[in-house]
Amino acid sequence: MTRTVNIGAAQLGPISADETRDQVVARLVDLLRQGAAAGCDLVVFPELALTTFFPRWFTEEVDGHDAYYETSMPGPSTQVLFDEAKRLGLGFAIGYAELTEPDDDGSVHRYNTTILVERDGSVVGRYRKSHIPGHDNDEPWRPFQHLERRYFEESDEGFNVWGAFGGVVGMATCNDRRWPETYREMGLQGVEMILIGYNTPIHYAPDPGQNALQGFHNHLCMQAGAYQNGTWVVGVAKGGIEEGVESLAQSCIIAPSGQIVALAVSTGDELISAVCDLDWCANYKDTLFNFATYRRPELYQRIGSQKGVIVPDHVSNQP
Ligand code: CDV
Repeated sequence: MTRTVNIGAAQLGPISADETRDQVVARLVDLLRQGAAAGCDLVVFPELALTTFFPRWFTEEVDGHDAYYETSMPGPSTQVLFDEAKRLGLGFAIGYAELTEPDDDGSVHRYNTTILVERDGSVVGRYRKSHIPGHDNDEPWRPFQHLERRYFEESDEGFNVWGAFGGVVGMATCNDRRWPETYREMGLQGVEMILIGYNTPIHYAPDPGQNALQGFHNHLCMQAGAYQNGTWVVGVAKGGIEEGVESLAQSCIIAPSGQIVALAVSTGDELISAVCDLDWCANYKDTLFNFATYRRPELYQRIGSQKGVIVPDHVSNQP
């Protein structure tokens, strides 16, 4: 018997700074209903799906922006999303800004977080972003700021996987998708579906030469990650022009073969979906990318790795 999961990628268009949480959640609920109508088991929302991308604005006092963060999930505004998903019988993944409870010493932490919610409304997994891009201080030379490093801490929880939706599920967030270790860490744990939300401005201030390649790089890294680890990858954007900043859309669902099987065509709110056969993963995990048989990290690291130089045996064995 094949294992299939009908996955929806719920792309969002821009969220303006004056849009209320309730207004945003109403958009998410509408996308959930579209997902249910398409027969989805799981709907994936983007990174920071409840607010505008607030790290584009500098502030001296980060805690002055705590209204952008969630202190609990579900919370007062998001309970309706959990309730509607449970009523519709589907699960979801959603990215948001997390503000933790104070530690014993009174300190709080801010993470760029994604949670996975099962069909019964229970939170089964939480991922906090590892690769935090951008900068941590005002850089007025940029046309807009990317202050994620001011607003969020790097997570030290790593990349985990969870048994859910009949398979092995992992999560990553935006910039994480550009790093091969993101996929490999989960690939080594047998991942079959990686859920990734992103906010990717088209303009990359440190090297605008990359602007025209944003769409190419987006698909390049996720397709490679899917293929090289024999896993489904779901990439979901918040796209369009938000507060004057244009972000990439092109949400997609990628098969373990690396092929895109569903692709968003707009830059606004749009639900795409695909019936994902999880058994397809084994075609790659048990053949070309059979890690146990073919992968040899102990050989790659044996010589010269401290210098960052891999010295072939025939060279290092010279007297
Ligand atoms: N939200 C992100 O992580 N954005 C980065 C941009 C800043 C490069 C990305 O990798 O898409």
